[in-house]
Amino acid sequence: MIRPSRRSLLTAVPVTALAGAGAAQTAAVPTVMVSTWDFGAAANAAGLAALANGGSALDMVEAGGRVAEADESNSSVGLGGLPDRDGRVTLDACVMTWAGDIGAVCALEDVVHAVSVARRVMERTPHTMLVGEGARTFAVEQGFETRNLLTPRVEAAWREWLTTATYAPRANSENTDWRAMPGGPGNHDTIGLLAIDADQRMAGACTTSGMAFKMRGRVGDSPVIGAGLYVDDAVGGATATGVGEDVVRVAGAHAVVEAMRHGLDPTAACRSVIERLARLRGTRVAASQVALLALDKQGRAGAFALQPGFTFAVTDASGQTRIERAGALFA
Ligand code: SD4
Repeated sequence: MIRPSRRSLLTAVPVTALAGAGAAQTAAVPTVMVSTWDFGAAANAAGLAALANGGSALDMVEAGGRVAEADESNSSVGLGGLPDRDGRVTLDACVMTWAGDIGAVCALEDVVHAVSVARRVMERTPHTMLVGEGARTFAVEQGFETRNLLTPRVEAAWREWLTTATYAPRANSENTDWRAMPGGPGNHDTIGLLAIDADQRMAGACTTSGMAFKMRGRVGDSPVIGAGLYVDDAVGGATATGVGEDVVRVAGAHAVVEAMRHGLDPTAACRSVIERLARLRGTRVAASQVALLALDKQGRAGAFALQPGFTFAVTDASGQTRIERAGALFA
């Protein structure tokens, strides 16, 4: 296994660059952090800063998730996330560590940093998942501030949606929807993050406001350990984005980790699960987007999606960050 030294990690100077197309397979310098979509670059920068401050892999993915959650222009995570069809912003998030510790919240309202509440569930309760009002009450008890997450921009988008009230998730809306949104720019997606710290421990996080205009009470894959996120410190980790209903059907993230356990590299492992989903669902996923992203313990990153257009941020041990474009089944 290639092991980045603590020194190389701590002296890293993040540089963001755009990389060309093709499924990513990290070369000489091992990857220390990956996250979904273009804005993963900003999340990874926060993760690397946490690492430089002596943080763990859990600190890295939490820091990255919080960047996305606090970004009001990002309409699918945290503050400013698109609401359900009743106009309520409800957040789902989870974390998982190298030790198999897990925490999750579903349908959390009024609290920006769902990823941190998920971590608190893991650290301060005898449980692994809290939902709805119980999750909110717990967050308030833990000192998290409450505020209205429905910003004027997404409220306007919701009111516009009400004029048709058609629920039709669109592939890769994460990277494009903002152009059509009142007040754009800056829509991205659910963020899934995986990181390896200086002690070679891996952790992951996933945080989202879920599918825009979902039914009230709907929960997708993102807070479900094994679907939206899975980490096995002996093998690697995986995370998912896209139509959560389809990710759950194949226990997406866990399936990717098991494929890596059986010898596939991260890209091939993601591809095998996407192919399994396509075999299972046939034409029913022909227009859906599901994307899987993985990082193994050798520091190799890879991804694969149903549809072209999925991008992810890869940060290596030297601090270099690049945006990669995943291969796709229906390319
Ligand atoms: C969900 N997987 O709630 C999330 C949403 C998402 O691209 O990732 N959208 O189903």
